[in-house]
Formats: sequence, structure tokens, C-alpha cells
Amino acid sequence: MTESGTTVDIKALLRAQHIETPSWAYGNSGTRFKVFAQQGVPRDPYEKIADAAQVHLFTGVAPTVALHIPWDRVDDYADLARHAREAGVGIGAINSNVFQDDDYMLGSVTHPDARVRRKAIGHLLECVDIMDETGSDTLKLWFSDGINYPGQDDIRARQDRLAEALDEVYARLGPSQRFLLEYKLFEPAFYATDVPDWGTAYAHCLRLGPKAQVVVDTGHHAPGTNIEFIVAFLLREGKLGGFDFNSRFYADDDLMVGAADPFQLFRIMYEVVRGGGYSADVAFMLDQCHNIEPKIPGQIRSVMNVQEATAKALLVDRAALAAAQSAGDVLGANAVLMDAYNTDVRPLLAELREEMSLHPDPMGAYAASGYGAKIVAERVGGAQAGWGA
Ligand code: PSV
Ligand code: MN
Ligand code: MN
Repeated sequence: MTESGTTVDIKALLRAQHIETPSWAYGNSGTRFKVFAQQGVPRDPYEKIADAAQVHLFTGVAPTVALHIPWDRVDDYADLARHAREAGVGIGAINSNVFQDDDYMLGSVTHPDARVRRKAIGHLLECVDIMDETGSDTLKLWFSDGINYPGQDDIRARQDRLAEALDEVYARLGPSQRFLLEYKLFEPAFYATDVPDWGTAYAHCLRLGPKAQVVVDTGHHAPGTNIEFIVAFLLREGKLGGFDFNSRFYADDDLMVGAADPFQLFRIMYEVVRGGGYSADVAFMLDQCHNIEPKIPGQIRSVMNVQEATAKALLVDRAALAAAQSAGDVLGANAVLMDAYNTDVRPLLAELREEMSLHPDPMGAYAASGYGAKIVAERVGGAQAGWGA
């Protein structure tokens, strides 16, 4: 950041950043032990979008909101998209849900019963219809499918069924549509999950073609996994479709991104920048639940955390790093990276916001806006998001 030219470039990149917030972050959520209801939460998808628009209003970099179907089911999706546009945001990824129906106890697209598989595929195709109606270009596929006991079902046959389902959905995609296949180590299946890791997701996507890519949910790995390696690898292969950002300490905690390990987030963002993934092709999405913290401020803080990690990643002196690396200067190379990580980028981001005609302090500006008090007064009986809905 010594030369002003570099600073200007970084600001231009940060200004163009696009971080998508999830509709389900705005409703009540909890664990399997308890959902703590908050006042003023949205009662329907229209109000979730209104809240997402607030996050964009105060940060300037959250212009889309992801939907989750059927949690966000409405009669008229074109109308919902129009409502979003009027509120100043767009509809982002359509997240499918083949995990909350009694029929799916033994799986959805990998279920041993063809009737259940057909029902699940029908839902995925319906999600593509919703993409057509809302103008969304991204379908997100996460399957809770798996088995709890050795011998419960045939692991290999389940892969065959998964491949058949993916073939059918892939064939239904329009020319400018894609799907992102999400992997998750475990839960709700505890013995063998059908898409447990990036390698499985990658192999299916590779077989299908360019409209199938992998999405990396940062909360879906075993402890100690080097996520930035996965990012670097997938980017090199043109198969990184995006992120579901969140933080984890133990399992799929869905805490605020950058809260548990801001250094890991920086390392991930550095590989994104390094690998040319800082483009419209790699979606930066949040997949979080705010169980004990207020929802809209939780999203604003999360967006800011991603921005800070991105700014630090963009600050890495790539030329100095390359020189140290090729000279075998281990400590020097590491120092280049750490210099960027240890830079306080908050003044830069405050300056950028002022240039974007935003308040330099989004958290404070939202708190002072009165929107929180307004929705508490106006909304009674807010909806539960996601789990248990
Ligand atoms: C599954 O744990 C997951 O990460 C998938 O993205 C789901 O769609 C989402 O969480 C629901 O919150
Ligand atoms: Mn996810
Ligand atoms: Mn998850």
C-alpha cells in the first residue's frame, strides 16, 4: 500500500466485491435443543428480503440474497424478485432442500426407493424453474444423504443414484445457469455421507461439465483441514464455484464468518486472489444462523469480516512474495504474508465507504437508523428460519 496506485486498485476491487447474504439468517434459528425467538424477525420471504436490503444499504457490498426452497416458497417468484429489486437487491443462489421431509429419512437422491428419488429430483427441477422465474443463475445442491450404520445400504450404488440425479438436473440447466455441489463431512448421516468431501464433489462435477462446480462451505471440514489448499486446487481446475462462509469451532457451527479464525479466512481469501478467483465466477455467500445475536447486525458484521480479510489478501505484496519464494527465503516469504495480515485495514475500508457515500461505521449507522425498533414494533409472530421450520 506504499504506492497510491496500488491503494486505488485495491479500493476498486473492494468496491466491486459482492457478498451474498442468506434469507435464512434473518429468521429465528437455534440448535436441536432450543430456538430462542427474537422480536421483529421476518414473517415471510418478503420481509427477509427487506432485511437483507438493509445489510446492503449499510455495507454497499451485499447486493443479493440467497433463497432456500421451500423455506422461502411463495406463489409468485417473479413478484418476489420484483420486490427485491425495489428494495435495492437481487435474488442470488437458489438453495434446494431435500432434507426436511419424512420421505428423506434414508436419503433423497440416493434413497434406495425410486419413488423417493423421483420426488427429490422433482424438487431440484422445481428449483431450476424458480431460477428461471427470479433470474437467478445459481442452484446450490446440498444432500444430507448418507447412512448411519455399516451395511445399511450399498455405498457404491448410492453413488450411482447420485450421478443419475445430477445428470438429470444438469441437463435441465439453461445456458447461463450452473449448479454448485456442496460437500459436508458428516451430519445428519454419521457413518458415511454420500458427498462428504471436495474430492467426491469435484469428481461428479468434472464428469458433468462446466456448468457444475464445487461450493466450499467453510464449516464442513474435519478439524485442521487446510481449506486454502482445497481453494487453490479447485481454482486451478476451474471448479471453484463459490463459498458458503461461516465459522466453526467444533462441527457445522454456522457462526459468523471470520469470528473463529480470521487468519484462516485471510489465507482462504489470499488463495482466491492468487488464483484469479476474485471475479464474478466465484460466489462469496454467507451460510450462517444467528442463534443468540441479533440477525441484521450479525450479517453486517459478517460482511465486514469478509471485507477485512479480502482487503488484507489484496494487500499482499505479490512481487516481494514471489521473489522470496524463488530465493528459498522461508522466513522472508512468510513475513510478506504476515505483514499484509497484520495491517489494520479498517481505516482503508472506512475511507472506501465514505467514497461510496456510505457511513464509515455500518454497525453504528444501522443501530442509529431505527430500523431495528421499527421491525420490532411492526412485526409480530416472526418466522423460524431453517431447522425445524
Ligand atoms: C448444510 O449444513 C448447509 O450448509 C447447506 O448449505 C444447507 O442448505 C444449509 O446448511 C442450510 O442452513
Ligand atoms: Mn452450506
Ligand atoms: Mn452447513
